[in-house]
Amino acid sequence: MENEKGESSSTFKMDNSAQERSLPYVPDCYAVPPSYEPRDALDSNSEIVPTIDISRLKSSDDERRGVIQELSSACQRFGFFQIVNHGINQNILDDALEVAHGFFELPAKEKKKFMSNDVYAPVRYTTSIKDGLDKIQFWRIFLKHYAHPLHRWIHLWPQNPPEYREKMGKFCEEVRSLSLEIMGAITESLGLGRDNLSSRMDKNGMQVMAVNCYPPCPEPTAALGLPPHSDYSCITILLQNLTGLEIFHPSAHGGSGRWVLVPEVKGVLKVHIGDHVEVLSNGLYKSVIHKVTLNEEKTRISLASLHSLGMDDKMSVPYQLVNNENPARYRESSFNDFLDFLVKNDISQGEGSLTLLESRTDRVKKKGLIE
Ligand SMILES: O=C(O)CCC(=O)C(=O)O
Repeated sequence: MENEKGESSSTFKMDNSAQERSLPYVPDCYAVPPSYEPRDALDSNSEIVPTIDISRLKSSDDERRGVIQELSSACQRFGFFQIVNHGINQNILDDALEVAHGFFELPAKEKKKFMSNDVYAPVRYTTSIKDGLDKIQFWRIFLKHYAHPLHRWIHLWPQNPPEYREKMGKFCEEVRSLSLEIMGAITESLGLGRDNLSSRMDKNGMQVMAVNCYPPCPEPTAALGLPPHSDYSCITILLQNLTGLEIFHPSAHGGSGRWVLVPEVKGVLKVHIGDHVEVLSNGLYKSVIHKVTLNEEKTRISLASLHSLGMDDKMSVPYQLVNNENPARYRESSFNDFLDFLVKNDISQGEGSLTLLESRTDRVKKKGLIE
């Protein structure tokens, strides 16, 4: 076989990607341009990542107020926090990671049944972001499926491994209840009340489960698992088996910002603030910019559960947060608007902008969130 190092990304379409074939080198089209990471120093002090004991939301009013303050501060400073005592049994977390890993271990023929580049498909298996279409490739394989309401989608999910539907389904249901509880706390922290969005999210809200696999990479610093991006959700709840997730802490080091490696502690879940909570808060809370780095030896699995309003339900800045001094800074948009954006743009290049971290305003503008 000829060395494909210098080939373009179209050589590495799904089913033929370097990461699926365990190539012993990283082809050039996976190389991360230096402009991706204008401030690439990594802060090894992971202790600064906020951790919240979420069980206190169910305690006395005083305790609840305390948690809501912690949450508000984390959303403003990081757009990210970790949660402990969330109430999801460790077996459910372990089982979900196990069936996810089992799916990626299946022969290619079995996984191919779900292969699709159609971002609107309710179940799709693919590699990188848009295979063969984006200029830059990423060392990732993933299965994405809708998960709420479960009875509407579960029959479309993989039947192999045989326990996939049952175990992943259980995890999705538990994580969804948790997302409603956290969203209630977020709207309360913004002075909008606990039930501000709950009926909209409960009735027809979307839950999209991104089941990610990052195989060992022979040159882990030569590629990325995922480029810097923020999620087009209200919140994303993430479970990982290994470290690899890095979040951008914009106000660190006197405002120059730093990447922070999120530590892995068994049983801890991570919560990303997504673009739609940024809109909901009129910019007070910032969606977290994050990326995934690779390792040479182990397969990393992550389950990212994205929670949003309904497919066509528009998120807008609430009137309670707008006045003459503080006008609405975002225009309304839906999850479907984001899918349309994804089709039209090459987000392998930092959501259409190589200056992603230099100008937050440009980034949200490119996503159509502001004029
Ligand atoms: O794997 C991770 O830690 C992050 C996953 C992620 O950002 C995504 O699926 O959009």
